[in-house]
Amino acid sequence: MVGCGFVSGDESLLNLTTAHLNTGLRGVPVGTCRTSFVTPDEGVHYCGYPISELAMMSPEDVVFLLFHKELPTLEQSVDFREELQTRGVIPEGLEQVLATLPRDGHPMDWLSIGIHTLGMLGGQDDWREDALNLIARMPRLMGLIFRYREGRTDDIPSDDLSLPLVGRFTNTLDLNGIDNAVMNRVLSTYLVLHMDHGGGNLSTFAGKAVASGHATVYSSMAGAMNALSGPLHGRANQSCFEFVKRIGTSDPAEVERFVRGELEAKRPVFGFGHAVLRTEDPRAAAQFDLGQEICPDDEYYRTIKVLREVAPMVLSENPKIQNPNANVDIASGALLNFVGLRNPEYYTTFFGWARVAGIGAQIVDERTVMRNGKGIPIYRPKYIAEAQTLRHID
Ligand code: HAX
Repeated sequence: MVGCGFVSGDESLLNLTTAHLNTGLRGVPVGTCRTSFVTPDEGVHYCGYPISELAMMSPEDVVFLLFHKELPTLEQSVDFREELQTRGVIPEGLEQVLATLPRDGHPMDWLSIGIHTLGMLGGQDDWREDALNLIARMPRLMGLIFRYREGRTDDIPSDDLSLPLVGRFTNTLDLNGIDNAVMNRVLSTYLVLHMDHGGGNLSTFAGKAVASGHATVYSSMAGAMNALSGPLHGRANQSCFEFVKRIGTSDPAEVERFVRGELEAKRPVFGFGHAVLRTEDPRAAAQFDLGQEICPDDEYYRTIKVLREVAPMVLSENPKIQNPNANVDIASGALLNFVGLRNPEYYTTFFGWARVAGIGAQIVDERTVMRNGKGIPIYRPKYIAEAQTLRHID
């Protein structure tokens, strides 16, 4: 059999073969994206800017870019920070809900429920208002998730709305013996690098699909976070740092032996490879540069530095692997761990926090801008019943 076509009386199916189906919509063009795109050589671009040019900007300015499609002037930047402050007030009742959640539940499940709760308590049923309010409320929600999940519920500092987004998180977290300035720097870079990644990645697509039925931004975003929580998607960054920890050495010969062993055992070499990029991800390079500055002697940083050299060399031996170079997940765990965020179970929540900006902006675009403001209709791809007459083409 070379392929099979479908006979259904529907002309649009005439050239369809089974090879087109059950592929997870891979590569099927379905729409346009106004916030970002990914190229094989420069990776993700936000509103036309390659990520390498944005990596060191503040999260606030990059959120502005995603929503306004241009970088802010100094005055706009100041105004936007004030706007986020006024939007950041958490409605009464969130902490009571967090207090009831199972402490051993995964932090991504807490995040999803937290976002839903914010919607129930303070949703406005307005795409843009809700998207921006949620962005402004995320730092406190994130901090409270850590505090309640870990049972550190006494003496939680009040939310200091005058602080930048990341500062509000570290202020709520209030960890002893931690250099908050360094943590803020790592988290700011992390947020900027992870905010958006085109229109078709699973969590963004899922969030926009839910929104297309006119569910609220909060419900749509909770759905997006559920999609992100899967180990094949956002949770890869948790797996990646667990992988780095397992290596346990920065001796190049030992690291090479480890990488070869993983491949022989048919396990992925985490932190390497990409579906679109064909060079090292600039988001990996930006985090390596930051690590070189803040923690060059950290044991895990030294391991990933060696891995960055060794793994591409070993992976290149397999011609099937289209990109043997480092991806975004290689370095983030080592940096988060260095600044005091030691439990990899939380790492995907930072990814989710960042993505709330990109997904929120894309939902606003799809609901209020596309088709001259009419919005995209409810998502409805076509599925064909297996029983529908299958015709083999030889
Ligand atoms: N380790 C082991 N095998 C790898 C590999 C790696 N790092 N990268 C690719 N391969 C394998 C693939 O599994 C695939 O094998 P099969 O033909 O047996 O299915 C083959 O090489 C060809 O893969 P590809 O076309 O080069 O890449 P894909 O688009 O199929 O996969 C992945 C891209 C990121 C999933 C892949 O490189 C991988 O599994 N990497 C390790 C896990 C990881 O780091 N995940 C985080 C991804 C971060 C990201 O994408 N962020 O946006």
